[in-house]
Amino acid sequence: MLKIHGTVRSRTARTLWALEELGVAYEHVPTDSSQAKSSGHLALNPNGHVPVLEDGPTVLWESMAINLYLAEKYGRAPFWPSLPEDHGRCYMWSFWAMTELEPHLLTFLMHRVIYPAERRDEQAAKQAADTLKAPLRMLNDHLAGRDYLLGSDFTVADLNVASVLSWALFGKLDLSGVPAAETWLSKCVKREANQRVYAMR
Ligand SMILES: N[C@@H](CCC(=O)N[C@@H](CS)C(=O)NCC(=O)O)C(=O)O
Repeated sequence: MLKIHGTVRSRTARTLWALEELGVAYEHVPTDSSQAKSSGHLALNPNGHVPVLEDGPTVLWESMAINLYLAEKYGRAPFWPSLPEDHGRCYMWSFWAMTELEPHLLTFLMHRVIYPAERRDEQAAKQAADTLKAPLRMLNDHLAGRDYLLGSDFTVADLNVASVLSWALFGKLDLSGVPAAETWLSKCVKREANQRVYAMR
């Protein structure tokens, strides 16, 4: 059986969402992030991070890589589309979320919500929010007149981007200036599969 390591209160939530969408049987080992540097976990992921997926002898780390692998191996269209061109679009949006959104969202979240008050730097939070404006505008323009990133169906691209952007909701980042992106995000995170993951928290 597939085994996923990592607490739901980490990026593991993304991989749990993918597993729930796919409906495959899996075992969840809720390794806390504080245990990610233990020798047992380092043997699985020498980076000392969660999530880690074990699929028989195959061990994978990096949340987006895990989700794209799961979608390709266990998914079918439309979640994992049929055409190579659409696979390219799934990679494109996933890498975009990781490089253009995630670092700035993380800075925003740390300085608005996660760090204790005395460690928070409002200037860093504000700068991160400013940097996010351009990619969010691009996302908003892309989604205007579309239901989902690739067109009319929810795919792994939506899951990956929405799972990253959902940090904006935890951090209460104002998305009212990008209404198409805000509506799309709300529709994605409300999916039953993701609600089952939220219920694990
Ligand atoms: N790029 C990696 C990041 C993994 C990562 O940083 N995970 C955090 C939890 S969200 C972690 O394991 N932190 C524990 C540590 O670094 O010691 C991914 O997307 O999987």
